[in-house]
Amino acid sequence: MAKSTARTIYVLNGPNLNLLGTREPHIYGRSSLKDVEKLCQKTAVAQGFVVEFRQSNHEGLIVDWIQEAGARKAAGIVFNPGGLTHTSVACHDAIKGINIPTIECHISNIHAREPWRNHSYISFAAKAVICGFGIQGYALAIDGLAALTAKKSKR
Ligand code: CA2
Repeated sequence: MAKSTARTIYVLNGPNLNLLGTREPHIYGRSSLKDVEKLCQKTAVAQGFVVEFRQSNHEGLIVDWIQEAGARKAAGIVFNPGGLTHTSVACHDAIKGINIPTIECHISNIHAREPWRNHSYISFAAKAVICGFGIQGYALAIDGLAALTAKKSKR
């Protein structure tokens, strides 16, 4: 049996997000993925959570991590799927296959960009979507998950 991690939030990042801060600063800002990780850790600790922060360029590995978060009964997932947002039925199905909330998070406003970025396979399965707040969106997503969890435990 997978070990329960009720106070853990998985923060999963998809393809090319390891390059954050190296190019296209007008779209993604100047912070690195390490900076995003530090922000997530700080925000989660303030809410009494711990963060499992990961990035991969490989779709199948991300599907494995979504299933892992579900099996370990994590508090939720903050997911920036990168380019997989616009292509991945597999990530959509993985999120549908677990019983914990997933918050889709984008640094840029995908609705104000190229038309093919306006569509997300992930949004159909996500509990909520945040985009356009820069890396601060990750902190907003963690605070949102904390609020959702608090509401649930009061019921
Ligand atoms: O705005 C976001 O967070 C995105 O998920 C980022 C993805 C993009 O494909 C989505 O449409 C929106 C791209 C991640 C790649 O990021 C880079 C950052 C700097 C340099 C190169 C790639």
